[in-house]
Amino acid sequence: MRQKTGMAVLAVLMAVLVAQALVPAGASAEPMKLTYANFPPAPTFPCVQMERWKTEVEKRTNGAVAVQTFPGGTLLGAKDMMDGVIAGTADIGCLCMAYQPGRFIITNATSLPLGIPNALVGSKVLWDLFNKYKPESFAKVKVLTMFVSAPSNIMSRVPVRNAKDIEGLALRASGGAAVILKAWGANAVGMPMSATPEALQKGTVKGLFSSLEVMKDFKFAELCKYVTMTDTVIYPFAVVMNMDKWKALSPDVQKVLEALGPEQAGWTGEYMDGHVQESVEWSKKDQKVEFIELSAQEKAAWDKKLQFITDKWIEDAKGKGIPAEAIVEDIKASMAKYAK
Ligand code: 3IO
Repeated sequence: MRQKTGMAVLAVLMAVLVAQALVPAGASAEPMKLTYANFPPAPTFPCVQMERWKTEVEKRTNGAVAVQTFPGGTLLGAKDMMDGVIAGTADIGCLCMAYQPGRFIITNATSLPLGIPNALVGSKVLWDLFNKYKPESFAKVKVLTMFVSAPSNIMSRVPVRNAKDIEGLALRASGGAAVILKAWGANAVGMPMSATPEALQKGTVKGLFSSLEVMKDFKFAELCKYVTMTDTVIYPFAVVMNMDKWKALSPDVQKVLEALGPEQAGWTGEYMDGHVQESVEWSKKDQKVEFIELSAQEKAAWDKKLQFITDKWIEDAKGKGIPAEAIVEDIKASMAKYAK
């Protein structure tokens, strides 16, 4: 009898041990909770990629990580993203590098007028550039992924058909895109995308210069009935994580997040390119937006006005000790590689 009880206890003990061994690593403990801040509204592409990342991370870590997302600047605003993540206000943040052009000099070289053809190629180019140079500007955070918007076009309340139409026109853009608008003679007004709906509504600006999915996602097509096709320049983005939070993750979880980095860049690029197409169709059919193509002669003249920009950037960056020529060559080479 006594021996039977002893056997039973042993059997229960064994069963508990076996059950514990079968539970996937991490799932036995409470999930590690991570907050993720983003600046634009939930339906826009930086937030769509954020939700996709959350879903994949929670799935691939078997629930060891739980991500709480904060779209629309509810946790950190557009320009506070980097410092807010460094300070730990949010564990993770999505930032547009164009909003602080002097801070992210190397990665912002992707927004020189070098002809990145779409968001997929651009996102891969940016990811490679970051990994090759590991810029000092990101030393205090763990970079989880990077991606870019699709090439920018002019969306406006008045038609822009030639160089005269754009002269002095108040158009919203940031960073490298603003430099390009100025070179064309526009009055480039700098502000994050999240501030643009109000500026357009109030008439502070007559349009904007960005990727065309915003026509649908922000309903800009209701106000901007003209698009001038330039397909010129992308906006680079980074998703960064607080370094202490990163170090507190298990090696298994870190491995999952690192594997997701380049994959997320590609996913976002592809999503962006596809969504631009949808937005263009919707703008034409539902919103009767006129899409303006510059004549070949006009286009050549516009392109010519941008020629000084890369040379000047190289000059300035070299002055700061940055290997600027090599960076531009790297971007061109990796563009050629991925455009195939
Ligand atoms: C962008 C930023 C936030 C939401 C949607 C967006 N589509 C393109 C951008 C690029 C950008 O940051 C900008 O300011 O044009």
